[in-house]
Amino acid sequence: MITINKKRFKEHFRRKMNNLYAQTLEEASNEELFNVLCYVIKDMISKDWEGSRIYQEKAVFYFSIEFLLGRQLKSNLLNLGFEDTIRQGLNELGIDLDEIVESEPDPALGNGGLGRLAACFLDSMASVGISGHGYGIRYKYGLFEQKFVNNSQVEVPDNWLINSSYSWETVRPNRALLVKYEGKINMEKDDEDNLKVTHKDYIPVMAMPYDIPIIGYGNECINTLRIWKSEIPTRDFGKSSSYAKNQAASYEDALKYKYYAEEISQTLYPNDSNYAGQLLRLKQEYFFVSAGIQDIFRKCRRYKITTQDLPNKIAIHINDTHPALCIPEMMRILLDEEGLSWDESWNITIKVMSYTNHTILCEAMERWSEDIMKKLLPRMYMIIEEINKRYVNDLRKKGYSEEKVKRMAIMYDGEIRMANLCIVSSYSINGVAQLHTKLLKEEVLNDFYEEESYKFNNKTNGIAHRRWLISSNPELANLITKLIGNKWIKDTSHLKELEKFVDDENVLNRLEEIKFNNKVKLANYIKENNNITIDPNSIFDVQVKRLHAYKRQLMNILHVLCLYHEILDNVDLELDIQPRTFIFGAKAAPGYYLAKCIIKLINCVANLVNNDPRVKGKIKVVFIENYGVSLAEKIIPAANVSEQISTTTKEASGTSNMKFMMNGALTLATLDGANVEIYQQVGKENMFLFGLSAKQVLDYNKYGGYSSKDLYHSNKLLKRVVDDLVNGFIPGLGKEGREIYDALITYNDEYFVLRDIDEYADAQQRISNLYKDKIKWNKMSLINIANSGIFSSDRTINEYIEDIWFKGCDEDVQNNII
Ligand code: GPQ
Repeated sequence: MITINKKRFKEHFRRKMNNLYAQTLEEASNEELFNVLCYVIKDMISKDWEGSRIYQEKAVFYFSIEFLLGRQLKSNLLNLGFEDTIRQGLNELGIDLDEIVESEPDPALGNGGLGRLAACFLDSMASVGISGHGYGIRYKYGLFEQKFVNNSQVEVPDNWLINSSYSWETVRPNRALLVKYEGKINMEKDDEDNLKVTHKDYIPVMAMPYDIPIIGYGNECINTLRIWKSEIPTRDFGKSSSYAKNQAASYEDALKYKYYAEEISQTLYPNDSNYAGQLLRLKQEYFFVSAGIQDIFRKCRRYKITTQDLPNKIAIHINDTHPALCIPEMMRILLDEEGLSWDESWNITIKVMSYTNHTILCEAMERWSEDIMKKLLPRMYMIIEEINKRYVNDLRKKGYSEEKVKRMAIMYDGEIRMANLCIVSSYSINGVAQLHTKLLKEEVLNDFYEEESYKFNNKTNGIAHRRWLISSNPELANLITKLIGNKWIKDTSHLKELEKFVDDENVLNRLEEIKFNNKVKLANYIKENNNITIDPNSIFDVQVKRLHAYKRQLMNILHVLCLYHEILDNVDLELDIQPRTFIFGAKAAPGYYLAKCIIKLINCVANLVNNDPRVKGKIKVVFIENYGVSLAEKIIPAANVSEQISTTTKEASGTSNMKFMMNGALTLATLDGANVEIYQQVGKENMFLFGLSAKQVLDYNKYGGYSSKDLYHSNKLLKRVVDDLVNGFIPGLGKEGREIYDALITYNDEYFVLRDIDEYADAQQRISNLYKDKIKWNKMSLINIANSGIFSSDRTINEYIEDIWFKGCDEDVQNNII
């Protein structure tokens, strides 16, 4: 166990400052203090980190093109149990820990839910004590920084590696690997009639590993997130002829080559749940996959794990289809480097790979053109083609119709369907919430489900409760511990014991007080950053997530417009409206025009409403710029209402819904994604449900019957707000209003905003009424916290371990291997 001693810590800290910067503590900036603290902690954990690299049992490798880590300092201190000692020690040195915490860069190597889930999973794998490691990309620029200029989103590059380095990481040049692009594949029989595959004239790119320690809670387990940076190969790799050829080129060509290599890990694609289909993206996908799989084989060789034993010793998890090339890359190494036969290689690969699907949205499904794949990754192409050939043959043998074979094929119509590749080649396929998994089984992947139902399972998402409750809402965490002891920190099912206090007025008042304090803190932040004054006594109604039509921020803001009209219509009556602050935070993908129009709309409505004296502060709208992990940690603990209002069936799970619930917000939701599980936990009486059911949405989509125009013409109030989009009522809103109007009316409102908005408004009214009854509200809040334990990612990870990674390949899968 790593221990800490205040006196030694202070000495260590001074010495490190001197080592690194040759200066006194007084001279140091907050950034330098952060770097020093980071290195001191890394010194303290280095022995355990080294120890954790030796795999005693099965090791899990989690491949994800995004890891949205957020700041690490507080979470690491919490997991190590060092926070109090270090805070005091620093205090005695005249340093404020909280200021250092705020100067840590926030690595935004992810877009939203998918990347943040990967980060929560790393925390939980270490905390439950398994050897579970991440592989990803060390993007030089993470998700862009968002600024508002004239109410519109402007993207600024996220230069998080200001000094080209990040203090938590350790670069390991000795473990760099080569990734090969383009070129030709040569197949020759050797003297013993074995097929020898060689890759000629390829473009080599070096993958340089950077390791970030992932510290488990209260144990000695320190796992690794290894992220790769792309570079031109160093001299050590010069033996390869391709390398020599690239280097021998003209100066201009050499520059081009440098650009080719470095471009790969330059920027994170800012698309969330959307397939971009760019060549560079495919390069990125192969880059970290090839480096990671080679790295795993190198480790296995070092630990003398035989290829036959691989399925017992390692599990590889494919986080959505972006790392799908793990499959052919593993096949390549087994076939071409280990010299195994196709059947032997396939048998091993399928027993190692598991896959998570994160969406049913068509536009997110990755489909690579065969031509691009053939040119960029010729060996991958050949292997995928062979997997497809065997699979399709197998289907035909079973007598399936050509229609069905077409639907299930991996390659069809010049495209490679990455989800199909994952399904065919993994032993486990999971969705991320009950409804999502049901839709996969019964709708989207039904053909595959009928074929191999035993592969399908659900793993409802979870969140790292240490970060999202203990670290970001310490007052609430302390209250919980005071009431029920600290067992819940390791096992969140104990949170249930809080229900004992549901009638305890002291506890309920304290809960309210904590929420109020968090709201004051957020109000101060908003005053400082947005120069808007908000009232902490108002209801904080929050929708923070990526901007997407399906998430329906539009419905939220149209409802605000309805309220605004109501206030204006009754301006003489002094409506008894519960004051409300509508808080938004959302980035739009730079190329997603409709999403950007909605941002502009929200900002324009905010200006209109906030500056109209007739509103008398009854409603306020705040759009917080640059939403990300660090802001989420400030916003979520301050929320009263959690807006989870996606069109039913569209949000695979959602994870902020869980964070809000755990922090005592009440959920306003459709029965979509994991809102269903929240409902199962607290019942409809402890949340605010509205909207179309999954069946209704599916039926509309299948059989039609929805006309937004009819609704628009038959509902006066609705017509009024929709017309506001185009009649100049909202100052500053120009052609964006028309774009939104068209989406709603001309294109028949794909996401049923107008269909659901009345019920949504009713639910909002219920919220407004209930908030007046503080005791009732606080009771509901307590019930939500008490029943949120199931949403810890420790629970999710334990399920992955038990049902997937450590259980391994099902007998059925083995029997059915093609
Ligand atoms: N999700 Cl496919 C993303 O954040 N990005 C993606 O590219 C895809 C899915 C989300 C999904 O929309 C949420 O409903 C989930 O909660 C989240 O993944 C984690 O599973």
